Amino acid sequence: MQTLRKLVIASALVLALPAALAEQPEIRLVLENHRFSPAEITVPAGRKLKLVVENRDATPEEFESYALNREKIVPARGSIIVFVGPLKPGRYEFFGEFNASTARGWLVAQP
Ligand SMILES: [Cu+2]
Repeated sequence: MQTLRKLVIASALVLALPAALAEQPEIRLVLENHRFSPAEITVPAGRKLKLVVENRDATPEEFESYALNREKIVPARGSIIVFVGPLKPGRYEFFGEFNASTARGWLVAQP
């Protein structure tokens, strides 16, 4: 009986996992000509977010944010995934460290 109960709980967790992942809003950012597009994007506060950063440039970039405490290389013509949040309402700046004069943007978390 105990084993059966554990099995039922384990099955429920396995079934719940893909649904939980699918619930994470996916935010897409494109780097082109060393600029982020969109440069400002509204996201839901209070939720874990999946950022997909696509670099269409021929040189690598580094997605960096002090506000989000993230730093990750984006290969030339490649993509990365960065998980952030749950965020409090506010503006969170990010930038491309290799082209910081042009590659800047903000996540705007709203309740
Ligand atoms: Cu850096």
